[in-house]
Amino acid sequence: MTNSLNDIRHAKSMIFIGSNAAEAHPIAMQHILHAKEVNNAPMIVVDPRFTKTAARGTDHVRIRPGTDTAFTMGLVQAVIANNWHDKEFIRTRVSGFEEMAEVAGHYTPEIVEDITGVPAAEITRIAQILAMNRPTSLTWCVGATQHAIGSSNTRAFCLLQLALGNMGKSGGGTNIFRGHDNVQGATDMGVLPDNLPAYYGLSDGAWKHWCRVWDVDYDWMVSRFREKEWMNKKGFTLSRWYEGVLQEDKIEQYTPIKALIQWGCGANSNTQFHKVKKAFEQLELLVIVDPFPTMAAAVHNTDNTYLLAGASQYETSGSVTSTSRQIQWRHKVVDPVANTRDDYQIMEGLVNGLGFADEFYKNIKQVPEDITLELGKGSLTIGYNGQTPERIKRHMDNWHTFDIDSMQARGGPCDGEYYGMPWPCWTTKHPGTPILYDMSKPVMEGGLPFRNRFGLEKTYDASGRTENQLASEGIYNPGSEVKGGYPEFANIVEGTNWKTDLSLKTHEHALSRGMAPFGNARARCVVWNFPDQVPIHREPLHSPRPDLIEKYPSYADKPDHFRVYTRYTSEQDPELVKDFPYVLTTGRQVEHMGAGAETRSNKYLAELQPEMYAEINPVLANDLGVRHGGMVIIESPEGGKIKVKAKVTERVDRKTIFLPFHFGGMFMGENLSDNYPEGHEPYVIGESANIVGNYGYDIVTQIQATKDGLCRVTKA
Ligand SMILES: Nc1nc2c(c(=O)[nH]1)N[C@H]1C(S)=C(S)[C@@H](COP(=O)(O)OP(=O)(O)OC[C@H]3O[C@@H](n4cnc5c(=O)[nH]c(N)nc54)[C@H](O)[C@@H]3O)O[C@H]1N2
Ligand SMILES: Nc1nc2c(c(=O)[nH]1)N[C@H]1C(S)=C(S)[C@@H](COP(=O)(O)OP(=O)(O)OC[C@H]3O[C@@H](n4cnc5c(=O)[nH]c(N)nc54)[C@H](O)[C@@H]3O)O[C@H]1N2
Ligand SMILES: [Mo]
Repeated sequence: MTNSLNDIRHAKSMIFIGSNAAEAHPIAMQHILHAKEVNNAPMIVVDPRFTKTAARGTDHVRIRPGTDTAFTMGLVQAVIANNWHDKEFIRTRVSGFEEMAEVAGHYTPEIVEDITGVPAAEITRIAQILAMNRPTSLTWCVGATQHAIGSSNTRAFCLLQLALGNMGKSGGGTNIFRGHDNVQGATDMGVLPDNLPAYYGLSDGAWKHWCRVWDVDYDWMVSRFREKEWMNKKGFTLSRWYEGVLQEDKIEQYTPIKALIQWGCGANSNTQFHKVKKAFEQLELLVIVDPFPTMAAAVHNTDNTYLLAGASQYETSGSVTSTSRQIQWRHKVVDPVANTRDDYQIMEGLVNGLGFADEFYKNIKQVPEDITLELGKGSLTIGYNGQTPERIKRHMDNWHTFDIDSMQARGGPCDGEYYGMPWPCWTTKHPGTPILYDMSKPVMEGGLPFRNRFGLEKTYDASGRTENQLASEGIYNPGSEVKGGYPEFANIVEGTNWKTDLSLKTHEHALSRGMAPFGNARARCVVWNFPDQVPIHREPLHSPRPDLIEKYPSYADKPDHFRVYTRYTSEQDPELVKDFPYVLTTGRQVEHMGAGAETRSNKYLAELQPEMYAEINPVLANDLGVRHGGMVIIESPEGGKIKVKAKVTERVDRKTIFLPFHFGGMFMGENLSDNYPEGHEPYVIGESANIVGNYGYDIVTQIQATKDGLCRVTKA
């Protein structure tokens, strides 16, 4: 998220793509509605459903699920064709624009109408609204990411904002509303299968850097692995861990997965849930660390499972990072109740049991403060070193001194600092960076250029043209010694660079010259390390349009995608739609959270949303002979089958079925209530949407495609 929730208050227009903030981010809605009401900002909602957010918007664009790249490249095409692009911004701060524009040229309004179902005139009209009301705040969420081409969608959104010159501006930016309260923090801290903390990757250099931070011997670290090569290899993702057990798709690992710890995971959040169940049954050991017995505990009867009663967030303290990159301190409200332990205590037991407590806790004497300090010390890439526990707590204690519009403290002990010191916060003297890539301020006051990450020059495959990757002459933050682009800082301390110099001398050197440690470069439109260098439309694996599969096929299968063979074109069967004629999409309700173990166990929330259902259009319902409140059977191509109540509503179109994904406690007709420990069954149970969740994974991240499958619907 380049800007912040608060900064949306400054938008002159807003576009939400695959985001239903009214249900999933209700607090953010206050800032969104502020921009709409006070600035008179148009609010465009791009969603296959007429959501509660769309109901509050000025324009709803009903899009066919899985076609956001085509739609967005259509907007880019319309912006360029009508000469609405920001030529000066592109000339000075963007690279590869010509090559990108060439690809975007394919997405004329007529072609986009055919792919997305959005009328051609509507595409030009939306582009015009954005062009005439700058800056636009663009928000996306998981309605846009959970697709085989989800990573292309996200890049198309960035291209649109670059074309309009909306980056680095208050009221603009690319804003991704994150999930759980600390999802940004979890991602930053390396809960990813392809990265050590702070996006350092898995190279030897990355391991050596973190070993220095942790103060452990690199050779000792190497000795923990069976062979060194496994240190550099991406791990399994949560989306497909079960294949590590079942091996129905070939895995690239010397042994199947035998043991699993699910630590704060609801389990029925996984698509292909019937396979997940099978994998649970085959594991030698399954450990669940959670305040509630989740579906992982209830869905199978195998004697391999241990439930560790975890304490909740109210029973521990520590730092968390919000969607706006702000770091906050969570103070404990009560000690862990009812024979539970908090996550730190359970982790300590595990580390002791595995016998590496000395190394693990070398720098950690005081939990959790020392953990925040250690992570900050190593996370130089994203600037986590300025936010000490002391400073974070001071911000929490002085909430009232921060301004709601700018997030800056006015007077008081935090004077001039931005709330939560949004990263990068380069040093303990830095106020935090409220808006990424903002050239209007000095770096030491929260300004930032684009990062120099991909070399100094690039020759494009498509055109053969060579382009400088640094920002052009005259583009610099106020106070910068160099009055134009510059590369990242290296060798200020011999043999190190700004990412590895733990002494922070490199940071201090750059900042003292008014410059950013990571350089001043251009944003690139061509991403040469992605399968599609410029985003293009590719039909969902399970597509309702066989004619478009031929024109816009998916990728070649990927044999070792996070250790597991992943099917793309071989899964894309044009005949499938004959048996599974409806598009299946899923999402959230404001009343429930994730897989629902917590909220379905809360009687007040349970009362508000007591039952699983399927949204179905009145015309389709009538054609199928289904009444509002009657039962329907939904089947997936993979053999999942659920019977749920029909919610007959115009919210969805005639071809689309929507399922909320928060339900569990039933499995294909079987009531699992008796499988929960006594007295712990949730108030609400229901079939899980993910029993009928389709096969499909993003080509870069392997996130599961929860939003654009196919299904069959019949009257029960
Ligand atoms: N109350 C509540 N709040 C939550 C959560 C919760 O479970 N409950 N979960 C949190 C988490 S972990 C996350 S990640 C966020 C998610 O927040 P959101 O992404 O906003 O939530 P969803 O409802 O999953 O999806 C948003 C919208 O995407 C639409 N959509 C489906 N397919 C497509 C498509 O192909 N294109 C487009 N443009 N739209 C599509 C859906 O109809 C839906 O309205 O919410 C967070 N907030
Ligand atoms: N069909 C479909 N599937 C989806 C999605 C979708 O849109 N559609 N969205 C996906 C997304 S974006 C996400 S993020 C996932 C979410 O999937 P999950 O992460 O599985 O969902 P949650 O229910 O939020 O799981 C959190 C668990 O953590 C427990 N918990 C809460 N506090 C603590 C704590 O302090 N310590 C510990 N140890 N545990 C705690 C809760 O009781 C809960 O069981 O679902 C994904 N699955
Ligand atoms: Mo999420």
